[in-house]
Amino acid sequence: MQAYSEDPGLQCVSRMKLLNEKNDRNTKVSLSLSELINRLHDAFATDHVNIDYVKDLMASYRSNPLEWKKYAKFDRYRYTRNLVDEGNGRFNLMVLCWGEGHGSAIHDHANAHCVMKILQGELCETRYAWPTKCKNQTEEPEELKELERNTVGLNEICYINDSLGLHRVENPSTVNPAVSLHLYSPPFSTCSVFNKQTGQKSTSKVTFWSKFGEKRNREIQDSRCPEDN
Ligand code: CSS
Ligand code: FE2
Repeated sequence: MQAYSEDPGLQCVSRMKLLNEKNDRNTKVSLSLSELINRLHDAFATDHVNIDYVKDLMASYRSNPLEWKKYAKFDRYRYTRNLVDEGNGRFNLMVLCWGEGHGSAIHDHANAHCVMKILQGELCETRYAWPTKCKNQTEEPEELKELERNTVGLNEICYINDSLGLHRVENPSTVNPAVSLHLYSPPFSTCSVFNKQTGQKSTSKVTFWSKFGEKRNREIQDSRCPEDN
């Protein structure tokens, strides 16, 4: 396998492949969802978090719909965020449900680690560079520069933090829903969303459609505005 390439796009594909091939080799270590959550609690019990270990844990979980279906609550119009575990305040673990064609805005991750794992279907991730700062008001706004596109398949993981850029995540399928498991550490309740054409940034609240398998009341669900991420 070619591990390096002059083309940054190809380099990235190789990095994703390596990450997920490791997952294939680890398939013998199969954790249940509650074992995964227990191990995540252990991993975050110390002051220094080993994020590579957290990625390995997330990669080693083999999706079992019987274990996560109680959290998988869909909305007809947009993707939903369903809280699974609050990680003693150190991380948030959530199930995201993506209907056909649903996608996020282009967003950052509020200085947090983000590990995303596919539980059903597949998701397409498009990464962008941070907008370049306008030195003065007269400068033309610039379109966000696309860095790479990745398709993340069943049981595969994808990792991002703000130093790696911004991204948009979408369910590319017009016929199949998708479900993903996300870990954010530290937890955050707002992040920034970006206009692709101008790079303009705005703050967006992130809310939960359900918590611990229970739907929240309609008012909370409706408090999310369409641009919210
Ligand atoms: N960051 C988005 C999902 S893509 S990682 C969210 O939490 O809503
Ligand atoms: Fe994200």
